[in-house]
Amino acid sequence: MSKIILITGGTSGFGAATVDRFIEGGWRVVTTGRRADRLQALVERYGAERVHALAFDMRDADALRAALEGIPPEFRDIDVLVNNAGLALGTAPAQRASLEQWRQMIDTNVTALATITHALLPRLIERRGAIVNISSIAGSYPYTGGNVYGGTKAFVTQFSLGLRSDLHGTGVRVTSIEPGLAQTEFTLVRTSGDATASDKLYEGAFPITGTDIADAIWWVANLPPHLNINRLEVMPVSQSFAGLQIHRG
Ligand code: NDP
Ligand code: 8X3
Repeated sequence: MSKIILITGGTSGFGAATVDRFIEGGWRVVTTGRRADRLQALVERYGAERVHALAFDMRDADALRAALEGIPPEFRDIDVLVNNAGLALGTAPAQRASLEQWRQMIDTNVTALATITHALLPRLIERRGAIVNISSIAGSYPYTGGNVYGGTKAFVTQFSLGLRSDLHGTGVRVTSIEPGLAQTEFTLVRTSGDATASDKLYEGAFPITGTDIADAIWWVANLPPHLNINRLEVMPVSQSFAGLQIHRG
């Protein structure tokens, strides 16, 4: 019987590419997102026996629980959980940022990620499965306007390491993948739909693609069972580190 992966946020970007990668690799996929039309298109493309789609908002804990409870028996034995659904909202410095946007990032990137992980842990332990959390370089390297987004990703990285420790001896593997600049719908979402800003950011930068990260997840999930990749930081060659800032006067 083929293995089963649950990928949150399968409607675009890294998540959509990961759905394609694992289907091509012969796995069965459970995936989630709010955009039901895109989920339906995945089911139509790959067939209901290979993809099971769950349309709900990750921030709604009751909807999340109901969706997981409604997974049909043939998709229940989840081997790998990819916590990918997430977002950044805004680029303003903290003193000008929107509290509503901060809360949405925390509710999605932190609370929902922890909630689905908590719900699936017993099943993952039973199956000696794996958890792949999509963090970000923003969790390690602060930048102006990164404030709460960076904070949520620092949580994702540290939570991954903590899970590794707690799951010691269970055989469950945990990985934090920490990408840098990647061309997805991320910047469109961050800028509330500013396609010009999004195109400008990626122009000429040869950014990471969804397929690059899908391939990394495929590699991590298919390693021999005695190996665990704890953290995987990935940047495009075009991106590197800049210095600290000094204000005078
Ligand atoms: P996209 O915007 O292309 O994809 C985000 C996915 O998350 C979509 O499928 C979206 O589905 C889902 N999602 C967001 N909010 C919710 C919600 N409330 N409920 C359910 N699903 C939700 O961006 P990426 O592919 O780039 O982002 C994927 C992950 O990668 C995120 O965690 C992001 O922080 C991280 N990341 C991105 C980087 C980049 O530069 N692109 C770099 C490092 C990390 P829908 O809208 O249908 O609900
Ligand atoms: C996305 C990468 O550098 O835009 O997590 O924050 S960055």
